[in-house]
Amino acid sequence: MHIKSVLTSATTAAALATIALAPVSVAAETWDMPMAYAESNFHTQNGIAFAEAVGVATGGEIEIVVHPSGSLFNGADIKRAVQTGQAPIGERLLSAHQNENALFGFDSVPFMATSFEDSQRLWEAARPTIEEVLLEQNLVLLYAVPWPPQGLYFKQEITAVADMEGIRFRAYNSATARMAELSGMTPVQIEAAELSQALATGVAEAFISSGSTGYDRKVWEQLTHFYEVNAWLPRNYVFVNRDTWDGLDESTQAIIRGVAMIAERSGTIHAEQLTNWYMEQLAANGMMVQPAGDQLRADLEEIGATMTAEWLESAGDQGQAILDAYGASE
Ligand code: PCA
Repeated sequence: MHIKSVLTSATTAAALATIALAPVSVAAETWDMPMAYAESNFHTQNGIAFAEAVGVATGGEIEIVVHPSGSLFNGADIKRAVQTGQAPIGERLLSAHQNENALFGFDSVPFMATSFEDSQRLWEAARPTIEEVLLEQNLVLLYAVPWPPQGLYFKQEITAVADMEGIRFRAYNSATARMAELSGMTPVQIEAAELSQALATGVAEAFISSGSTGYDRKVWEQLTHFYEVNAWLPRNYVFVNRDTWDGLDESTQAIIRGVAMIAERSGTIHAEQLTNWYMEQLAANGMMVQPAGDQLRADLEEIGATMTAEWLESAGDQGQAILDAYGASE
């Protein structure tokens, strides 16, 4: 699977085909771009393709250098680094910020959007609000790409939420921590970059995520069961420091926006295309991959209803407006 070359050539070719070359510039800028996930991950490869395409399309005016795996800034610090101008651009899981503003968790409400199609409609409904909130925080949103649907990883058979009592559950945002609590588990917040180690040392014994992260972290070395739940499709987003952005001329901004649009589309298509492939890889490496059973499903839906009500309460009128716009787009 040559995810990198496919993404790079598609994005670069599209950038070249659709965007006029910028005039040769006098002052080239180099932008360091911290990202939280492994270099081989499809979001990271998409970010690298985006970076290369920006270099080509701006005639070398903006050179973006990607730093994967939390190597420049730890995932938890990337947003602040870009807000404060320590890095001009970065990528992060949007819902990781839902503890600061519930609106950022619009894409992690259980069973609200469980397919790529619904995830796209939900994103279109939420995007203007998210852009506004980020702008107030000195950030300009460029693009956002979903992870494949979220399912549950365990090291034993689970037929109902009652089977989860006391398990140490790795969380990646407040929704996943809340889901653990409501299921009688103990949440522990861990970045994907630290996940393999946490499982190997027993700090965590189970988690919810996509097939992508299970594959990247080779979790079959410790875990045995994957239950397809399709609970939600959380997004990574790429954002620029607003002052850096305002310092660009309009044509450069338009070129970067064009490349970002292509990156959002291309990343989303790859997420969808890779979904089944990841399932196959988990199974090929010995995991039992199966849909959640009826009882488990019913229990999770009950938890989902509680979490939806809680989210609406904390996200207020703006949250309700996102849901209304999403409902109206059906
Ligand atoms: N992978 C990321 C977030 C969602 C996903 O599928 C993670 O587990 O950290």
